[in-house]
Amino acid sequence: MTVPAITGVTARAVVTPLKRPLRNAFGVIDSGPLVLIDVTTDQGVTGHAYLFAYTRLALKPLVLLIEEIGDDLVGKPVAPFELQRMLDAKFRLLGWQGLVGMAVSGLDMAFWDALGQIAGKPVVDLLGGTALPVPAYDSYGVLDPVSDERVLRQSIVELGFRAIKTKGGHGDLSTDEQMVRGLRALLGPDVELMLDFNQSLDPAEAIRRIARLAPYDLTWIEEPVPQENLSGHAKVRKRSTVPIQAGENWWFPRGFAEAIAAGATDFIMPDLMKVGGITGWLNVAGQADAASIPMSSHILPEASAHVLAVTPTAHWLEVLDFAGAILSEPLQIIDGTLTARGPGLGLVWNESAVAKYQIT
Ligand code: SMN
Ligand code: MG
Repeated sequence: MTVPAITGVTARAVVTPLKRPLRNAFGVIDSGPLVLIDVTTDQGVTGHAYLFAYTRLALKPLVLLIEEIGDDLVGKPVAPFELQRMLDAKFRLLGWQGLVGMAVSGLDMAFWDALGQIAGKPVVDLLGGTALPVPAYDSYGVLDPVSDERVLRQSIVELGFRAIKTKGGHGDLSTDEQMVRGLRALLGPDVELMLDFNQSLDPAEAIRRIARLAPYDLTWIEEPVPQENLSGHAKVRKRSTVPIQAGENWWFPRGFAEAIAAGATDFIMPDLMKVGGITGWLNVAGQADAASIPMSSHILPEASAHVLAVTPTAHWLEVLDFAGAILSEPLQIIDGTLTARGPGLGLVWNESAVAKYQIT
C-alpha cells in the first residue's frame, strides 16, 4: 500500500448544547466549545477529530494554530509516529504544553482516523486489537442526591452504568460530605462512586477531606491538588486510604513519566488531546503496563473506546457527551459499556448541526 499524503488541513469551531450543565470547583461548564479538525488526503479520504477547548476564548486561536500547522504538513505522508517526531522538533523551543499540544494531539487523532478509513477498519483494529465493550462510568458535575435522583436512576437502570463520577471542592468539607453521603445512600453498595476535586485543594486540606470521605467507599479521588504539584499529589497519596487518580492535565508521555517517577498517583487518566493523540496514548499505555497502573480515559469517549481496548491496564472509560449534538451517530451505551466504532475513529460530522452551532 502506498502511504497516503496530506493535501490540506481545516478547522472549525462550534459551541454545542449539553444535556446538563456541569458544576465543578471553579464554575459551571454549560456548553461544549469544540474545534473540529479535517485532514484531507490524496486518497480521497478526510480524517476527522475534535478537541474540547474548555472555553470559547480558546476556539479562534486553536482553529488558527491547527490550520497554520496544517499548511506546513501538506505533502507529508500520513505517518503519525513520524509526524509527531517532526512536530516535537518543530515546537521543542516554543514548548508544546497548552494550545500547541492540543493542536498536535488533535491532528494526530485525525491522521489515525484517516488511516483507519483508508483501510476500511476501525482504528482499534489497526492497533492490533478488536472492538470490545469497554466498561464506562457516567460523569456528572456537582450532584444533589435529591433533585438528581431521577437522572441517576436512569443512568443506572436504563443505561446500565455501574459507576458514577461527581465533583467536590466547590464548597467546604461538610458540603462535600453531605453530597457523598447522600449519593452513597442512593446508589447502594454496588455502584462505584468517584469524586473529582479538579485541582482545587492544597495537600493539607485534601488529606483532611479524604479522611472524612473515605468511609463512603470511593473508587478514587481525582486531582486533589493542582496538576503540576507532583510532590503534593505524592504527599496526599501517602496519607490517603482512597486511591488517587490524575492525568487529564499531564502533557505528552514525558509528563506521565515524571508523574509516575514522583509517585504522584495510583491511577492515571490521560486525555487524548493532551497526551499526544493516539500516538502519545500508546506510549503511556506501555508505561502504565510496566508500572502496573490502572489507566482510564478523560472525555473524548468515541476515540477513547479505541485506545482503551488496546491498553493492557484498561480501567474505566469516562462518558461525557460534548460532541453528540454534531455527530451523525450518537454515543451508544449498552449495559454500561461503550464499544469502538469505525471506520477510523467513527466520527462523522452531522453537517447541518455543525452549521447550526458553528461560530467561526
Ligand atoms: C472535566 C474536565 C474538563 C471538562 C469536563 C470535565 C473533569 C473530568 O475534570 O474529569 O471529567
Ligand atoms: Mg477530572
